[in-house]
Amino acid sequence: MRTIYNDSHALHHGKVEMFRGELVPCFEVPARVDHVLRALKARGLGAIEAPDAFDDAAIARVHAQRYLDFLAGAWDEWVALDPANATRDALPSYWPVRTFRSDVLPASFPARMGLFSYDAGTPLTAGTWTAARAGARCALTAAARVLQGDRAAFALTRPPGHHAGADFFGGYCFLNNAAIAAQSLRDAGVERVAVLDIDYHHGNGTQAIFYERADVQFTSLHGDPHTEYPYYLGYADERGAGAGLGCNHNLPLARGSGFGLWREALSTALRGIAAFQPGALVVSLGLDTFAGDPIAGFTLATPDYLRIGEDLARAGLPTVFVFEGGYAVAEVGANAVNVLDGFMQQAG
Ligand code: SP5
Ligand code: ZN
Repeated sequence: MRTIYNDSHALHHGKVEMFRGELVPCFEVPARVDHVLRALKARGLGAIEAPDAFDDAAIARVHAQRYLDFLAGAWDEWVALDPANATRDALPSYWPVRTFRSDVLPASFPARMGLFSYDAGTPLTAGTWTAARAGARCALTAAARVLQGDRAAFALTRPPGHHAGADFFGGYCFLNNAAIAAQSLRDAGVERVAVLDIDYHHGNGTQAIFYERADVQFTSLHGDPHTEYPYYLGYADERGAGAGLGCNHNLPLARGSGFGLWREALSTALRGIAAFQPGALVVSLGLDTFAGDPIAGFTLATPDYLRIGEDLARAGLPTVFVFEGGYAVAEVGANAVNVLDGFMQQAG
């Protein structure tokens, strides 16, 4: 399996995130991807290639233009507020929740930062836009390789993407790489695309982007939002709306769930995907389901990820893997590569 990778991911390097009244060191760090890259090379899993050139039109198929304009200029505006900001991450302080307006674009940068975000755990840094854009290009390139006939391809990117909506960032995510890949497959003529999100956290951004659409099915296995981030979305009764009614499937599991329960849910998810008869599958590959993850609550073990890869391959679909969460830095490489290795061994 080919991996699409670019080292500009490291230009996004947050220092701190807000957690219970304190600024704590970021969990989402460049070393995560370094470990996956090292594990891929050690396992000899396939070529590691740079992304193709894409203009921003493919990104704008998913994200609102005023949001992209905000991201592109955000760091310069942050530093313009106060030159000392050059040494600090940008974090939002104000949000337009219920009863506020979101149609008016405020002139104030902090006001716009809150308009386009939903948490204070997602620092924006000098290189965030460059890194996120390069990551989206990796996802687009992986989708292109699958269109060109590869059975599967892996976009090794960060920052992650599945919490980012059409016009908001949060959950360490700025551009929704999985959604951008799925939309590019649609635009290339694949009639129905399935997105399967196996990150520990519900993929609220991806769900929201496709919620009213019948051409992209979204299925997510995740920690129950009654107790787990992102809390405000990811319940089983969210089935899609309008033309998309019936095309959204959430499979929340209690915190503490192990691989037995998780794999049963995966089997349910794969039955729903088969019934949709998609022409391609995009997997949001989060590894924060691992027992040793510092911010999540399932108890999967490293060998379980081989079984996941095998189960995914049995779906028999051209598959684009997009890297998402996974914060047990020392183990994230082995866990990610086990999924890809299991997939390729089963795919034969
Ligand atoms: C892509 C992805 O996995 N995003 C996850 C974002 C989660 N943000 C909230 C993290 C809360 C941190 N909790 C720290 C617990 C320390 N014991
Ligand atoms: Zn996650």
